[in-house]
Parts: sequence; C-alpha cells; structure tokens
Amino acid sequence: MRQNTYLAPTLRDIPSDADVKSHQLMLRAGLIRQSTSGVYSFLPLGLKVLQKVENIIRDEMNRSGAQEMLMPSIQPAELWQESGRWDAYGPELMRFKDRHQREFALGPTHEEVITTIVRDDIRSYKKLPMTLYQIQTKFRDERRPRFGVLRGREFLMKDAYSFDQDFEGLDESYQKMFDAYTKVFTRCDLNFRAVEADSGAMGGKDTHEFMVLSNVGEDTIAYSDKSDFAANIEIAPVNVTYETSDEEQAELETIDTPGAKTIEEVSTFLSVAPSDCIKSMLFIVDEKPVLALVRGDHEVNDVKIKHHFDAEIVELASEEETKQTLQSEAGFLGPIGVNKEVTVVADHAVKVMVNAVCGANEKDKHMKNVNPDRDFTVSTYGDLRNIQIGDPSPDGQGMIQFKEGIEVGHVFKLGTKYSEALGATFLNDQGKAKPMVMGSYGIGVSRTVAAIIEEHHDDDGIVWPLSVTPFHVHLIPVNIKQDDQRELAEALYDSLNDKRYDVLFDDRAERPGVKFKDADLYGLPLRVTVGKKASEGIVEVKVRKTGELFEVHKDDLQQTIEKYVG
Ligand code: 9G3
Repeated sequence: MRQNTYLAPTLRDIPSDADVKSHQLMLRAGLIRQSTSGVYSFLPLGLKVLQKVENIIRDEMNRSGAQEMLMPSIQPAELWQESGRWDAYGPELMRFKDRHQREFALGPTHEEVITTIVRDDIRSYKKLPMTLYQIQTKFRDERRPRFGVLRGREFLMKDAYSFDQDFEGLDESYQKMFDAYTKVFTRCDLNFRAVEADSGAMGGKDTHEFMVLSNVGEDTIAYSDKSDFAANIEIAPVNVTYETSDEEQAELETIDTPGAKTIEEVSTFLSVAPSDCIKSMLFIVDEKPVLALVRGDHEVNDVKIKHHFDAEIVELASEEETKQTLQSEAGFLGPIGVNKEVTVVADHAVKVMVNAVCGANEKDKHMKNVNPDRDFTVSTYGDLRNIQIGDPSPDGQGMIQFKEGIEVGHVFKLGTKYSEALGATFLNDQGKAKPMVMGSYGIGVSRTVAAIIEEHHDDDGIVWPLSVTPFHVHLIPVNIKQDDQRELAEALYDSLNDKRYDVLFDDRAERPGVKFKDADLYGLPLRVTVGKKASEGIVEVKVRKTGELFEVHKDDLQQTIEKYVG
C-alpha cells in the first residue's frame, strides 16, 4: 500500500479528551475517528487490525464446531416483550419506531433472536448440540461512553449461542467455547485471566469473564498470589474466620459528633479505629428498605446483597428515601431502633464486634458501646462485603491481590431461561418435548483491539504483535527524490509484495524525521529504510519491538524478514 494516498492521518499531539493510551494512540495513529460520543469510524489501518482479530476469532470458533451466521440489528419489541426483557432494560436499550409507529430495538445482544430462529427450525434431539455465532455491530446506549472503543455505544461483538439437550451437554459446549477463548486471547498476545463473574440480569449460574490485566480496566479482579484463584470482586467470596473478643460489653451511650459523617471522620473524632465502627447503608431491594451493616474498614458489595436476597433490582436509597425510612440523613445511620419495615442484614465481621460505634439515626449523633444482638437485631448475617487486598484467598492458598481488568470476553451458562420464555423445545429420544439448554458467549472485537494496544505500546507509539499487525513491513525511502533510493525502494516493494508480505510504502515527499515518527506511531514490526547506501544495495532494518537496528544487503532482506515475521 502506498502511503501518499493512504487515509491514516497521524496526530503529533495527544488529543485532550483521550484519557487512556489505547484511545490516544488509536486517534494519533489514524486507526479511528470519532463520529459522536461513543461512536467511531474505523479508518483503513484500524479496520485491517479489526479484521485480523475477527479472523482469529472466526478461526477458533469454526475449529470449535460453531457455525457462523449473521442476524439483523433491528429487533421487534414483541420479541423482548415475550422474553420479558423489554421493561427490564432502561435507557441503555436503543429503541425506535418505524414509519408505522411499530416499536423496535437496535440489538445490544441476540438471545431472543437466535432462540426464535432455532425454535422454528430445530425439532429433534438429533440436531443437538448446535452452536451458532455471528460477528456483528451491537448497540448499547451507555450512560458514560469513554476510553474510545473500550466503552462505546456502537461496537463489534462476536456473540455465540449454544443449544444442548441437557445441562451435561451445556457443560461440554461451555468448555469448548472456554477453550476456544483461551486460544483466541493467547493468539492476540494478551495477558488475560478467566475469572468467575456475576451473571447479572442474565440468570444462569456459571459465568466467566475473560479479563485482560491492565491499569485502565473498569473491573477489579481479586486474585491469589499463591494459586490460580481469580474472580471479579463483584462476586469474589470472603472466607475469613473472625476471632471473637472477650471485652466486657459496656453501657450504650449516645454521643455528639458534630459534622462527623464518614467512617474516617467519626473514627478520627472519637479516636477509635474504623474497624471498631459499624458502617450502615440503606438499600432499596426490590422496592423494600434494607439496612446493610459492614465493619467500618470494609466495603458493602451490592451484588452480594442482590444475591443474598435473590433480588432483581438493588439500589442505594436516595436522600429522601433515607429521610423517610430512617428519619435521618446518610452519615448518621445506624441499626438501633429502626422501624420493623426495615430489614437489617450484616456482614459476618459485624457479628463478633464488641462496644462498637454506629450512627444514632440523628444528625450529628452517634452511639458508642454498641453490641450486636444486645442493642439491635440482625435478621440475617452473610458475606456482604468486598474482598480486600490481604484477605486470605477463598481457596485457602495465599493472599488476595487486586488487578484492574478489561473485560474482553464473557461466557454464560444460560440454562433454559430463554428457551422456556420463547418456547424453544426439542423432542428427546423418548419423543418428549423438552426446552433446549443454552449458553451464550461474547467477545468484544473492537474492545480487544484497544486492549491489545493497552498492552503493546511504548512512548513512541503502538508495537503490534505479529498476529494482528496491519502490515508486516514499513518500507521507507529517506528521500523519494533520489533516483537510486526511489528505484531500490520500488524494486523491494514489488519483490516483497510478490512474496505475499503486506508492505506499507512511505512514498511521501516528507522529511525523514516525520516519516520515522509516523512509523513509530503505526508500530509495524519491521521498518526497512532505503538511504545513502542505496547505490550499494544496502538497506537499514529496524525491529520495532526491540529497537534493534542493523544493515542488510537487499539480497538478504527477504531472509531477514522471514526471520522476524515468519
Ligand atoms: C440489553 C442491554 C444491555 C445489555 C444486555 C441487554 C449486557 C445484556 C448481557 C449479555 C449477555 C451475553 C450474548 C453475548 C455474550 C454476552 N448488556 N447484556 O443482555 F438490552 Cl441495553 O449481553 N449476550
């Protein structure tokens, strides 16, 4: 490809509204351009990488026995009403009306669509198991699109759906897909972990997220420093035995704590440790008030609260809900004397606390010498806190560390949630109609490109792994106006193209410095410079990844390229 007419505009400066490296570099290296918030165009250089990632995914999907198809983005509201999800999702679901005022959604995912396709055309157990997949644009009206294509509102996803006769079959389909994902992300040269995750509104029990370990990930992974335990902290179980204290229970007291709201402020004001305070947070769990208690040095985990009550919706109570329910504002909340409509739940760590401090449900007042069970009743204790760095790993091996993660894949065991809702049944070998047992499996294809850049870049630009690089060789004549340099560069361009190498030929009449800076930004594996020694047939090779720089004779160039790019 000749660069002079190639649409890959580079930017010298870091765009002010790009906060993470991958977003900055995708803009500066001319891979993408923003159309509107969360919506991007992939320019030619970016599309070449996107397609390389797609093809790695396609290759591993096909090897796993999955069949590729393509579903529409336009989904009738009726489908989502039938599955019960039309009202379950809020503004994130992009909805529109057609010319006849009929309601539709732009597909954020395709469980409903695929289940109706299979329902209508698969009747016999003989056709199962079957896994179908597509690579297609998804639409989700994210409240806060950010970090470029890492969190967009229109993005490319590979979504696959497996259909089995029973849960044993699903386990096999799930494992096949799990293994295929491991191969995909290994081939993309990503440092990833498959972590146990929360199935969210998807239902189903087993689910794993494939997380690329990174400093900009929006998820936090708790992992053991001594075993392969790893889980999204949303669900990472806490497995700690809290020792009881033999301290005498003292007389309950109300104390003035003017303006001391947070645990830090209260513990400083009263010179007690945060771990001697009780943090109370009011949630609305499926419309009912729940006061959740954790030790002052712990964090409440709302996903665990949702699972504790097996609830659909869990939200932190608003200011007015708090005032209405507890006649107090947040910062002074406590479990003592709350009216019976409020369910009080507490993390296991609270049970053994003695003479603790908690809010008095009165502005600027707290209670001290508070003792669970003596001074307030807890309806149930549970694992309601976030796991923390330094906690023992739940598997008993080693200690917990944290790492940020970019979720590039997510695999779910769905079970029969959609097949029952939509009537996708098959006749088993006894002629009995049974609901198909499903799994669903996603990879964020455009997000994976960004994750690869997050992991593979340096101060000068992107450093593409060979498996996804848009071109193999960047061929740069230092001065295109010099006949011997231009002629040798043209000859090498032709001979390398004949050898099926993808070559980007910088035929621009730009200063060498500009060409080399652009080359570093684009990050192609090998830079071949044709300069002063062109007349001797000598060219200079630079290996982008290592910075290695050496001269070779043009006759040895192909061998050199073979050595570095295969
Ligand atoms: C929606 C909206 C956003 C959503 C969903 C539905 C996430 C939704 C979960 C999944 C599950 C799997 C197949 C590929 C792998 C992931 N965000 N999810 O269902 F209406 Cl607006 O998408 N789907």
